[in-house]
Amino acid sequence: MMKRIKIIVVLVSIFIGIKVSAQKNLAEVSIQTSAQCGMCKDRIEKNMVFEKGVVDALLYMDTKIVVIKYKTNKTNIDNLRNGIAKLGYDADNIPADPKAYEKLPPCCKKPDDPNHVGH
Ligand SMILES: [Cu+2]
Repeated sequence: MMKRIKIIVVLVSIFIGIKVSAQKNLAEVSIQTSAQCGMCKDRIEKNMVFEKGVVDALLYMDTKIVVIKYKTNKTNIDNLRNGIAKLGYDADNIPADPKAYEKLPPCCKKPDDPNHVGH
């Protein structure tokens, strides 16, 4: 009987250990983007959750900051910034990929761009 309890205790502590180490690898970062509208928000959030190591992405329209939860053992902040730049948006110090930016609809272009329409 005691032996069985010991086995259960060992199994439970292994399980808790796995959970704790999984959480240790989780981090959150805020990245300033050049998003303009709700379409940009959707585009960035939906594409970023498919990036390697990304758990969650939420863009705040008032600040244009995207908060990304990610696994530190799978990716890093620069990968995340590059992922956003690849979509056509500035990400902190990383400028938007020009080809991807070109393909954005007029409402998603930067306000100082002559091709920008709306808002
Ligand atoms: Cu947009």
